[in-house]
Amino acid sequence: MLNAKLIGSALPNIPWEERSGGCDEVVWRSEKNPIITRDAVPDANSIFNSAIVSFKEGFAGIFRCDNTARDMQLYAGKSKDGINWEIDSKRIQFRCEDDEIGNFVYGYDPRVCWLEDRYYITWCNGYHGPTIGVGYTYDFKTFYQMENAFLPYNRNGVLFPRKINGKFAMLSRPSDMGHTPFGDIFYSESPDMMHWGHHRHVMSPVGCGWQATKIGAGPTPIETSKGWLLIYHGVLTSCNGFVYSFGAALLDIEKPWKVIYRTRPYLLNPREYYECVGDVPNVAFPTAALYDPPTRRIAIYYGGADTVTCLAFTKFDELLDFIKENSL
Ligand code: BMA
Repeated sequence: MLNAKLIGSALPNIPWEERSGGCDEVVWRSEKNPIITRDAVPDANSIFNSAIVSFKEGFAGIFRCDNTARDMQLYAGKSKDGINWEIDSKRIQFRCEDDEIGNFVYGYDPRVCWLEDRYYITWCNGYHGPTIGVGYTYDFKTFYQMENAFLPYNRNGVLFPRKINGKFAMLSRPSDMGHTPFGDIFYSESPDMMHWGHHRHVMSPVGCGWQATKIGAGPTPIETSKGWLLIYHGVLTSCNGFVYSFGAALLDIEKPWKVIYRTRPYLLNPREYYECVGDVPNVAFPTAALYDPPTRRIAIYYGGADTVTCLAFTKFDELLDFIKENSL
């Protein structure tokens, strides 16, 4: 066992279900899946790939909601238990000093990260193609938009939850205008959350299996005494199209572009009905994780088939051992 310290505040109230009898997988699904369906917002076509954080006594979330006109936008919501959600019926309208940036065409696949004094939001932002939008909120009522982090085309911008070597740090995945048949994860730094540089390569797709076509960072990386625990998605190109699964890696704490371990097998792949059938079949897309250091429990939120939001669970020590023992 790696005996790693899990760094962060205690969150004894995160969603949790023990493995059901007979399950021996390192990551297991909630019996309540899908926990969020389109019914949660009146004119929603689908609610998926959404980000959850602890907020006050409960939880808050930023949701990817595609409406019945198929606009892709971000919605805010609150929950007492992380499972039952009240999502605003109207999309988030960010306050932005510059309309050129503020009037973005679409927003999707948000991530949320508590960093220093506020909740930062990153998302795939439509500005002459997909790029990384950045905003923040203190209360999940008023939202502020900052400069886009990068030039188009880029997706899966995921902030680290603290400065590294005195700089803000973000993972991202340069891409193209379309469905991107390639993609590596890169690391970038910023002194002010506006100007990004010091770009470093983190990892590439690998092999001919679940992570062969492209990869992208998932939830905010989790700090441990042995490195950053990164859950990430990987894509296989099958004769029926893309298949999105997820795995995990451990990244160096001071130089997160150095990969210590990385799973050869996936942790979870589309298998259940709600992952295999929906607007885009065969997608399990992780975007958030809650964890409780004292109990070593981790709850992972992921999108199912680009239609619904799902929950899975793992135990920190078992996951870390699995990553080490099954590393590439
Ligand atoms: C990616 C993004 C995700 C989506 C996935 C599968 O490019 O658009 O939002 O879940 O494709 O369709």
